[in-house]
Amino acid sequence: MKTLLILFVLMNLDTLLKTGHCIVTQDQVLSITPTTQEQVDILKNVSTQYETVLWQPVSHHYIKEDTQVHLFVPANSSSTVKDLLQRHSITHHVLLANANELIEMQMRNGSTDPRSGSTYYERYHSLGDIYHWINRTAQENPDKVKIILLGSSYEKRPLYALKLTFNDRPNKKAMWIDCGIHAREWISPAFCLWFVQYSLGFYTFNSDITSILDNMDVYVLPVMNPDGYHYTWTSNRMWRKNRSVSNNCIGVDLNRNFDANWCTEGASDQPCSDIYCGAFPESEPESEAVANFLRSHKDTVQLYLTIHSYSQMLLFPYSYTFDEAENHNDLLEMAQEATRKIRRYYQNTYKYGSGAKTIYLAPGGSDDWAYNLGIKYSFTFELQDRGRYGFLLPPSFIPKACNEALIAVKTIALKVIEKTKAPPQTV
Ligand code: 0X9
Ligand code: ZN
Repeated sequence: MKTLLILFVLMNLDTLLKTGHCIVTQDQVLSITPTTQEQVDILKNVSTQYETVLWQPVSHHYIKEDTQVHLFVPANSSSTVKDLLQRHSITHHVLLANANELIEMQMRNGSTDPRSGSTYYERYHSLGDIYHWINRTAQENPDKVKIILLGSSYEKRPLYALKLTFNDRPNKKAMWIDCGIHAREWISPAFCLWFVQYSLGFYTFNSDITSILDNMDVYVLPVMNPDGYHYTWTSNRMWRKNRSVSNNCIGVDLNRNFDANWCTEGASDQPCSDIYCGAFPESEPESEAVANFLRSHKDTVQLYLTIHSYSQMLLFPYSYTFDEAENHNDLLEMAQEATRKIRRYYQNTYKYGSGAKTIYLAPGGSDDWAYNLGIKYSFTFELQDRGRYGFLLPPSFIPKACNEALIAVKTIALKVIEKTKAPPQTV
C-alpha cells in the first residue's frame, strides 16, 4: 500500500513537471515558436536580457518567424520568462522539464575505472577520465596507437591526438577526426572514443573499417576544447566556447576562430557573444594547434571530419559563403549516400548540404578552413538528436548516435579512398 502511494505521488509529480504547471524547482528547456516580427523581437530580448542560454539557434541574430527556438531557462528565471511569453501570447511548451536530473544522470559513473567493461563507451566521461583513456589506449596497443601532442589549451591543458596506424604502406594517406570543439556537445567526444574503440576492435572483422585502416592512417583528437569541456563538468553544463579571458568576458567560439572569411556575417566581434570570433584568426591556442598540425600534414590528410551536435545534419563547405565549393557535387553525393545509409540501417533522418544553405552563414569554421587548405573532402557532423534532449542526450542514446555516425564516416572514408586512388600505371 505504501509503495503504491509513493508510486502515485511520483507519477503525478512527473506529470506536473512535464506540463510545467507547478512551482518550478528545475532548470528547463522551452521550445518557442515566434509567429510575428514583434514576437521575434521580444524573444531576442528575452534571450539576451535574462539569464537564459540559447540552444537553437546558436545566437539571437538567427531567431526568425515560424522557426523553433530552444531556450534553456534556469529555475530562477523560469517564472519571469514564462510570464513574459504568456503576456505576449508567444506559443511555447516545455521541452525538458527536468534538466537538472538529466545533467545529474549524464555525470553518473563518469569517473569509474576505464577498465570497467564494455559499457565504458556508453557513458560520458570527465576530461580526467578521457586523458586516462588516451594513455591506456596507447599503452595497450603500442603497435597501432601513438599519442601526438598538438599543443596546449589556453589553461595549459595538453591537446592530445591519437594516430591510428595499422600498417606501414609507403605514401599512406590519412584522415582526421576532431571532437569536442564546442564544450557542451558531449556526444561528440563520446563519438571519438567510440570510433577508436571500434577501429581497434573490428579491424579484420568488419570489411569496411579494415579497408579504411589498410588504406589510411587516422588522426583522432578526442577533445579539441579541453578547458571548455572541463568547465561543463564542473561549473556550467551549457558552456560552448573555450575559456580564454578577454577584457570583460570569457571564451572564443573556436569554430569561428579559423582563417576562413574570419569574423564576417555569422560571427560576432563581441567577446560576450557565444559566437565570438576572437581577436584575430587562430588567436586561440586550440585552433592554432589544430591548424598548425593540419598545415604540416596537408599533403597526406585527404579527409577532414569534425563532430558536433545537435540537429542531425551532415554539412560540407562552404559555410562562410553561399557560393558552391568547386567539388560541390562530389560532396553532395557523398553526404547523400552517407545519410541514406543512416536512414536505411538506423531509421533516422539527417539533413545534408552545404553549411550556409542548410543552417546558416557561419565564417571562421574549421571545415571551411581545412577545405581551403586543400583537404577537399571536409565535413561537419551534427549528431543526435533533433531537439528532444538536445545537448542533454541521455547516455542510453550514445550507442545508436555513435553507430549511425560511424556508418556515415565509413561510407565517406571509403568514397574518398575510391576517388583518390592513383590510376593504375601503364607500361
Ligand atoms: O555553428 C557551428 O559552429 C556549428 N553548429 S553548432 O550547433 N554545433 O554550433 C555548425 C558548423 C558548420 N560549419 C561552419 N560554420 N563552418
Ligand atoms: Zn558545435
